[in-house]
Amino acid sequence: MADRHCRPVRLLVKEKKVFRKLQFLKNYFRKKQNVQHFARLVREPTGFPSKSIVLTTINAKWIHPSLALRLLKANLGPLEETCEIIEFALRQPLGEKTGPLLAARLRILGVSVSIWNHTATLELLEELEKAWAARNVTRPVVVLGGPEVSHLPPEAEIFRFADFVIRGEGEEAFSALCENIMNGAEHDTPKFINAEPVNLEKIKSGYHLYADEDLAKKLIYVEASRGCPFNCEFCLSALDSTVREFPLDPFLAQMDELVGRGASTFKFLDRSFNINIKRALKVIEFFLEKIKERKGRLVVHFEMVPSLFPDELRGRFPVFRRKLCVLKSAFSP
Ligand code: B12
Ligand code: SF4
Repeated sequence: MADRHCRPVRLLVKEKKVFRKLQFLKNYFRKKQNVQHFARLVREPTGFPSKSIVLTTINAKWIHPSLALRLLKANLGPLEETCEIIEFALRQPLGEKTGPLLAARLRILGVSVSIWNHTATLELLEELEKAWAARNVTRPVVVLGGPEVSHLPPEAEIFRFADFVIRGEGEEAFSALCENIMNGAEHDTPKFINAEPVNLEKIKSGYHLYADEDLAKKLIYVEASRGCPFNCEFCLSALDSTVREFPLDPFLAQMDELVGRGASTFKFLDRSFNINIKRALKVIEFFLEKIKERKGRLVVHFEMVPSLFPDELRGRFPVFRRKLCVLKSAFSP
């Protein structure tokens, strides 16, 4: 008789203890205002298919390779080996994009989002989520980054599909996050991570990750500096008030290697390439020499500040003139 009464009482005590533990956990995560985020991240500890990282994006066209993905991969440290870059072009049908991503046995999917691929990325992520659920496979951790998601409000629809969003320059923040994820230590990381601008003297360049086919057939994006000192209202680059420069000698050595490997069309991503005239002249002299060596079969594109054209710079342009393209918006900074 006594036993029949004791069992439920013992259970009740046990339940109360469990309940208190749960209550404690709930309050802890409430305090961090992270309950939903945490729920998405809880996974089977041993259920990961592999340790691989895929970095992907949808480029505006096939001829525009993404420098961002190459920089992110190059700066992954020991995880670089486990990372693959898979690029698409806007006009490819959705199935061509989901196919390789579903075939990859990935643990982290990093997606670069820009204005031209926002809608297409949303479609892609929606389709991938459906496919992962239907196949009953462990979905990878989805990390978004890029200029478009760096400034959207947290309620933006695209963030429904993200576990983490890195806002700003990703080279160091993405590497740190991947390391945490691989070590199972990401649970305390907030969903939105504000990355500080990186030290351009410290990060690794990603130019070696341009494949021979890229060099032969695509535009080769390079950057000698980041940021813009002007404040045009409509432009994202106006948010950085300073210009930071990559160290010049290593940069020119990297350009030399790219020319040597057969790159024929260079596009400088610098917002105001000629803001530092001395440096600009050195880069121009370097490419003039290469153009001579290649008997003119080399195209180099810069975006220039039209008001900063002293004679010594103008004097170097007769050869370049026909290829000079001035950013429209830069006329009235
Ligand atoms: C090359 C380029 C293009 C190319 C496309 C390139 C491609 N891959 O397809 C072309 C010429 C087609 C283009 C067109 C346009 N572009 Co554009 N373009 C650029 C440019 C000059 C370089 C982009 C780049 O490679 N930067 C270098 C990399 C290293 O920087 P990043 O991409 O920002 O990447 C860093 C971070 O964002 C982050 N990150 C990026 N991806 C990821 C991914 C993950 C997972 C993580 C963690 C982090 C991360 O880490 C990276 C390293 O620090 C930028 C300006 C600039 N200098 O950045 C404008 C820029 C991206 N373009 C812009 C705009 C507005 C346009 C146009 C709309 C212009 C127009 N009015 O027509 C069109 C859109 C065309 C379309 N079809 O809709 C804006 C973007 C605004 C936005 N919200 O995305 C920018 C920022 C210019 C500006 N200052 O306003 N563009
Ligand atoms: S000068 Fe060009 S890059 Fe700089 S803020 Fe204005 S439009 Fe943007």
